[in-house]
Amino acid sequence: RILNEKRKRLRNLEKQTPLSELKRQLKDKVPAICPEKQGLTPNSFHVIAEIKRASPSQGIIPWRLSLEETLQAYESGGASLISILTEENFFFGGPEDFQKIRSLTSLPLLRKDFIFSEYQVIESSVMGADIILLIAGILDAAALSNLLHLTHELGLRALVECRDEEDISQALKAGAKIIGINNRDLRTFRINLERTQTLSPLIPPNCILVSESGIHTPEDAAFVSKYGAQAVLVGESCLLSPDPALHIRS
Ligand code: IGP
Repeated sequence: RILNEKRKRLRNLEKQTPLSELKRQLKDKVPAICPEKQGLTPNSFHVIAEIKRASPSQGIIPWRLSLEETLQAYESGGASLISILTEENFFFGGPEDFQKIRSLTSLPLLRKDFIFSEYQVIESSVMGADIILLIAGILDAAALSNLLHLTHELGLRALVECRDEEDISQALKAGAKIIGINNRDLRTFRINLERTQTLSPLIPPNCILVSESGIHTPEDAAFVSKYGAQAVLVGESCLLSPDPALHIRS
């Protein structure tokens, strides 16, 4: 359902701003190519802190702080990267959120959406994303590889999200360098941190491993770190914490 809605929106968007116009905008844009600026350096443990307004598993997420305060807390807590949900119908995000956050922080930004077309990759770059999410489970091998190449060509990086062995093998074949293991089953919404434990041996040492979803406590982060995660992607527990800076630091 999410994908169908996304396809509809995309058809409208392409009518408003055709690909040729988007490519023109891309030329005017200053490239953000420096990899250090894209957040995830090897050899240290990173927190990717997420901004999301709602999710299919949670409904509306009752934020404790305003957007401005949340971003400030993410920065002072030492987040390496901010993840922003831009999907409209199920996560209540949008490009406006992205632009606003871009103007409020100099941290690198991950655009999180359901990306399946070149148009969306170029759009992400024009929007000012440093990293984009590519979900292996919704792309066939050829599409993943094409989108990943385009991403790299534009000077961006991609977090390639995987849920099982097959996804990981597809991601590695496509040339993914940053692999996310999603601990949440997207059909049942159940969290199982052991997914990171089971799948991490399949990730080669030259890749960065990000453990995504369901990280609520320092113990959760320590658990996935023990199994080789170099970063955690944390949404809900940051947004629901009365003190997100402290939460990230711990
Ligand atoms: C964050 P959590 O449980 O900390 O809020 O999860 C993030 O991993 C989750 O939002 C997510 C997601 C996705 C959202 C992971 N993969 C793909 C939308 C699409």
